[in-house]
Amino acid sequence: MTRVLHTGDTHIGYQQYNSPERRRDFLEGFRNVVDDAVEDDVDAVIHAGDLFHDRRPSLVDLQGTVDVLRTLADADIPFLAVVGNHESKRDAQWLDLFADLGLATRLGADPVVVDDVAVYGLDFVPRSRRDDLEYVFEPVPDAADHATLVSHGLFEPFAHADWDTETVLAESPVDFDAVLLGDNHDPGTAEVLDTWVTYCGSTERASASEREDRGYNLVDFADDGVGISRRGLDSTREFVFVDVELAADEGVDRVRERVRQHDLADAVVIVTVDGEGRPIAPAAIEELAIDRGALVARVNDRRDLPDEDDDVSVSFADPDDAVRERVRELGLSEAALEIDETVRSGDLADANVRESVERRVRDLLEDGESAFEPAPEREPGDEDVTTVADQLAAESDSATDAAADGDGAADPDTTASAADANTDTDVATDADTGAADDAGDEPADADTASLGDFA
Ligand SMILES: [Mn+2]
Repeated sequence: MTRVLHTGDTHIGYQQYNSPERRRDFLEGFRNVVDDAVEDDVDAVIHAGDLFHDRRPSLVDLQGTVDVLRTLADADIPFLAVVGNHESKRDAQWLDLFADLGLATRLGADPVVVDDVAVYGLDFVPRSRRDDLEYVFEPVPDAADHATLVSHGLFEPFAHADWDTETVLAESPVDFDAVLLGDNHDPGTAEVLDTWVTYCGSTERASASEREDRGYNLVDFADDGVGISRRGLDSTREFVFVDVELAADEGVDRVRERVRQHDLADAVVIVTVDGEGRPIAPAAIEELAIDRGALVARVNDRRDLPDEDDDVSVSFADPDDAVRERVRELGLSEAALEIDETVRSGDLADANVRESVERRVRDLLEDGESAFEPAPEREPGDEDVTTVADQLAAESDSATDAAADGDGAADPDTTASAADANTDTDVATDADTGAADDAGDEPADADTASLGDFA
């Protein structure tokens, strides 16, 4: 029997919630999986992509990764991997460097034989390039009794799927016993055309939507078939999910009470508010959680609270949104729009703006220069031509109107909803990298990139 450990979506280098501790957690997750592999003396560790959270891991993350890979190499356990969407670079991949160092093998159309299993790989391929994709694999060597394909993407029949597994299996000349996948952070196993297809799930929660325990797969190739079992990781960062359904007469006190019922020490605390009730200021809840020892706290207010004064809140509640909307209408290049978005983003600490913009521009340049094409020509007389200055003037006019409205209640209310909006964006961005793991994230397509891709 041949036993391999199937892991993926490690996302090393992800500074989730802007927390250096979280960044270390993702590397530790990888270390813990590898330690288990060594203890169990598996025949290989197979990584299904997204070892790194982005294509430019820091030196510290790279050093940590090399250190973990060396542990495996010292134990004579091969590390076989494919490239995922998050880490994919234009030319050579990090994986190639690790291969040069003798610490990894990059899988492809030529099989790597582990005992009696031929292991093939297929890197993540953006949707736009899948129609022309030919599933060409070299024949299974005589020495192998089994064949398995390792890939990264959102495959049928799992949630958010956009890649047809039946097509892959039917068009491949090799008859695979199992397909070992990464990209969907939720683990799952299914049978397609008599082949086992399985996701191992991520090893740390890359988003608040990943509520289930994290883990990896152990895959046994035996004479009587393939066995897939799942093992949980008990070393992951504790996440405390506080879900509060507010009644009409309830507010922040009820949320506080529910938060106090949990042990929050060193945990990431996700408070989700639903139902009815009074508006709440997320900052007060987050402070309470931090006071009680939480590492990070986030409030996600899912209520659709009616505005008490629509006229005022539409013009005044979120001037950032209004400006953003109008800037889009200016016909700026893709690159300019993204930079504007980055500079304005409330999710990004001011200290990180310069680095983020620099990185984004570098990414865009790497992907070609189409994003920098100038805005379409327009005559100054065109009705839809406006300038940022016009917008700002218009904004300050309406703000003055609102202030002059004499409605004292408007101020605290709108302050609270602006804070809500920020928190919502934060959580939503995290969710984007979650279970679906950037379903539309194709590095080559500048128009599908979002702030979340490099946050
Ligand atoms: Mn991933």
